[in-house]
Amino acid sequence: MNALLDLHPEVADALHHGRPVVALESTIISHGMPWPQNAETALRVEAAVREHGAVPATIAVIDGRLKAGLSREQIESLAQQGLAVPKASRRDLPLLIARGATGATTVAATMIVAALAGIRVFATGGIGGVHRGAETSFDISADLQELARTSVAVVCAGAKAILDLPLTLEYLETQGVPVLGFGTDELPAFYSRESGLKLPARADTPAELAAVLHAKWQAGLEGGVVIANPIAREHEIPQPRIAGYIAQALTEAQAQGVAGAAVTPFLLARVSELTGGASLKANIELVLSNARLAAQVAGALVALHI
Ligand code: PSU
Ligand code: MN
Repeated sequence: MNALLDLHPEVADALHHGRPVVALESTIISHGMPWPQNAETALRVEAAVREHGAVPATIAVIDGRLKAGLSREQIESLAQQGLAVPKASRRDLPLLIARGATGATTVAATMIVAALAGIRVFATGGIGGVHRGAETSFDISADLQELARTSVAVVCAGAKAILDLPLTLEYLETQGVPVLGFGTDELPAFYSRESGLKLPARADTPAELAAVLHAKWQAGLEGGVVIANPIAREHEIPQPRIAGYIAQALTEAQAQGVAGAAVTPFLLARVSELTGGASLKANIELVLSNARLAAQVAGALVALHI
């Protein structure tokens, strides 16, 4: 095992006995939702994973250690500190480790720690992607590059329409990352079930999804897979209702010169304010749904290895 890694005893036990484990990220806790809904959601997501037969491993960097599995106190502390905890992607890990610092892991950094721990399935809300205007800003999330190289499946509700979704799909195609629609032929757009963008592949059961993961890694094709799970119809915010708020948030970000790692948290928080909390409620529901599906996929994947 990697000397920088600390496995929570329950996670270590599950991995040792070949039982299903689901990784969860911590940027969504510190930067993706406000206190106290962030703490409450993180704990509900862990419970949802358990209810569906897997062990949750929330991932973060704490005092320079890579943690797979956090205590309730650690989750609450990250949630309460919010934006004071630095957002940690691949490029940030060396500094945090060297300085013994704490960081909230993005999808990219969570995939890295999950892979080190031997965890193959990860649930989150939405992945980062190619930002609108990337042809001049070069703002493309490190999540996409990580999906190209690190062998972890990410269950998400697609990507938010704050991004350029067609370019995000093009980038994933170039990088050889399968994007599987769960019960859908379209890329879900986070708050909305539909984006109008057709996906190359769909699967309708957790077992079908697990079979594709197993086949990919067995064939020596390293890298991740995106499992795109649309938000339930009763919780979605249809595209026309959210589009104006997204446009406004993007205009404000540009006017205020928001750049780099600050862009995604700024847009998420602004859209949430503009929708008067409706988007937060949708966000919570879709993360819970992704956690349930990820637990089932992790279970099906474990069954294939026997
Ligand atoms: N998308 C969401 N909610 C989030 C994020 C993305 O709907 O909280 C977070 C994830 O942690 C993701 C990160 O990895 O933002 C991407 O940031 P950037 O665009 O700076 O790579
Ligand atoms: Mn970025």
